[in-house]
Amino acid sequence: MDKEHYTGLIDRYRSILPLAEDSQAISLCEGNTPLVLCRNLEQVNRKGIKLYLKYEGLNPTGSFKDRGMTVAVTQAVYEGSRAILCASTGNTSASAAAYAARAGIRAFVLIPEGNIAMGKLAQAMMHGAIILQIRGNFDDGMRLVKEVAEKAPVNIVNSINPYRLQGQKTAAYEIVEALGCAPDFHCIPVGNAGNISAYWMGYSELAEDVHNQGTRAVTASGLAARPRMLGYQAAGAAPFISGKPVEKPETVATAIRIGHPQSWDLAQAAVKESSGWFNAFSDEEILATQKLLTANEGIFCEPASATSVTGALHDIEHGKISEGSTVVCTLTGHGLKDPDIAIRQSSTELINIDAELDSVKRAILENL
Ligand code: AN7
Repeated sequence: MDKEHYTGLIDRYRSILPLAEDSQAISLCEGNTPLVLCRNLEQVNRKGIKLYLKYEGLNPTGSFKDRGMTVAVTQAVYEGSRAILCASTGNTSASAAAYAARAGIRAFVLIPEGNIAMGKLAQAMMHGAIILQIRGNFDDGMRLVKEVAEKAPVNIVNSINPYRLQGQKTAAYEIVEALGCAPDFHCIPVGNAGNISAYWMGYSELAEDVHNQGTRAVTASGLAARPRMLGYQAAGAAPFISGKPVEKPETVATAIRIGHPQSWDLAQAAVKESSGWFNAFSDEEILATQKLLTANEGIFCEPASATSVTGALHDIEHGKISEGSTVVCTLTGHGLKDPDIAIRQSSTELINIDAELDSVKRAILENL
């Protein structure tokens, strides 16, 4: 096979991952996702800002979770584990199910009844996970997973598993490689708070690295530049805004319908150390941004992912993100994950016509 052929992020980044040399990578060629520069957002162009989208929806199961899952499942198999377990708002369950299938082990997933997007459920079902639908929310599931894992011979693959964050940090490496340096701001949706923590770990390792090698511009702190981390939440599920857990989180962005984030301290530290901030937005604003990206940039992400761009646009408009900045927004999951929400909120009408040439012509002429 061609030497340049990309074979997944463990092959690409093994030297910065805490895996044993003789561990066999369980991979679906995840990672290496596009960094797409927005072209058509006037409110961004006007301010001389470069806004990039890290399109994580193009991972094998359609979300960033694959980055963490390849490393967590590789390690679980290396340790001789026969089963993995997670609680999930959907994407983790889809990813766990796929990597378990690849590894030939069992995946058990706890999902909140009635609050998981159809695409994600379809994936977990098709990959053969054992699906436990609980009468409760994600936070209930997370608590149960932690309790049961103490007694059962299974590996938790939620982001409290440190191998998950290790894998997810590679997205920061890809961004710095693509841009040649860190962006000024990194915008990211925050649910369980693992991903913002993982990016900060990646950016921080890179900054240390550059410092040690003395190859790039070094700041007054003695480190190469790192971005300011901006964590964005849905208003109905915003514990980082209220400063305490939210008991009954509610949002249309079911992926981030989380009230008790597990990586609370790490996320707080990422925002504090980077001089960043948290902000939260209504479901209406989030859905409007999802549509904006889809219609104007040709990029379809799921509602939770649109939260990062909602925040970026808001903070650009209000001058909190300065003119001329380079900004990266992570689009965490693909829009096809949640077709129901997309179709329900789209105002596009289906035009019903007879199957004949004249009708097609007329419809085209009327809508040119
Ligand atoms: C599309 O699948 O927690 O802050 O169980 O699916 O690292 O939790 C999903 C989270 C953002 C939030 N965007 O990331 C799960 C789950 C999408 C997501 C997040 C999730 P974290």
